[in-house]
Amino acid sequence: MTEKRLRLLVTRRWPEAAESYLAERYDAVFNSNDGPMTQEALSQAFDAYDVICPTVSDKIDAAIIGTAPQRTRLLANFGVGYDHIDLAACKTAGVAVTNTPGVLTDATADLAMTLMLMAARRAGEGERELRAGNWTGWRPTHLTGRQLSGKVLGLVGFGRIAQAVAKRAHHGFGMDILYYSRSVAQEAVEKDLSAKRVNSLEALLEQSDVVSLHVPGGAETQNMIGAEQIAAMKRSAILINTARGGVIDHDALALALKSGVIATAGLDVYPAEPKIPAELLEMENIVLLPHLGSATVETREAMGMRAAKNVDAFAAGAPLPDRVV
Ligand code: 8YV
Repeated sequence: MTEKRLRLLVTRRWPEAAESYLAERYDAVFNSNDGPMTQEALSQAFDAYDVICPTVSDKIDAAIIGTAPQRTRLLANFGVGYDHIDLAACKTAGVAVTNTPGVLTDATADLAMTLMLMAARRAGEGERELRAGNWTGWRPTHLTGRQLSGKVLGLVGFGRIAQAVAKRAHHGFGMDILYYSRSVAQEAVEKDLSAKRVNSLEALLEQSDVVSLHVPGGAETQNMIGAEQIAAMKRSAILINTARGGVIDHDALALALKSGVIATAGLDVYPAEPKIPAELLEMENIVLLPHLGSATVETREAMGMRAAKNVDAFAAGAPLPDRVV
């Protein structure tokens, strides 16, 4: 049995319960220093491990995957998004890919609300002022933001996470929900959220007070929100991104925030993480978080266990529960 145990690489530290689970069952190697893997190390790993469990910080491109069969047959991704993996190359090379859907929906929706509230209520600005010792005391006109209740929330994409955001925003904050998505949501979902589908992205942008992005990353959505789209938004609008950094043209965003084309933004994701576009770092009217969407103890453990269950299925020769390719 020991001889036949799958050799498995976990590219970053995982919550202890998930690491222990894998260590008990597989010949598992963990990245104990928790640094990002180099392209060279990832490339070597394809020859050395049956299964690799990557995260968003691993760029698994065609050069790494190759065309000739290598030892790695499964990428059990820790995370729901997989735009860091070249799926077409995986398909050609016969490498299966799984993800962890469902278990990070609430955590990510909570974070979208966090950004929305922080941006609307100028929480980052206030904290920076206070910590710098610049707060001179209460006054009626101090750091006045905008309230969310009664405002229109426009969701770009209407999958699990967007619907969870809509639920919080509508039932918790009294917001009206619009969405733009290729597919029409179930009638019961639309009814519960009083959500209305609009026919074009432009219409959504024009009518929304807050726009929150919930589309997958990748070529299809690259720079989906550029100068033209931002210009279609209200001058008082708030733009929220918990999806993928590439969805927004950040040069256009910086320019728009500087010149008052829109009021403010809240970002959790960036095109070349962990690099942050320098201009944004200097601006007051933007909230910047370090990709915390799924960062709760409960969710990260659930993500690890979900990835582990996919490894179990692979080891047993069973259908992979969360197969992407
Ligand atoms: C994850 C995410 O933490 O799951 C996703 O797609 O964006 C994050 O919340 C990250 O991707 C882990 O790989």
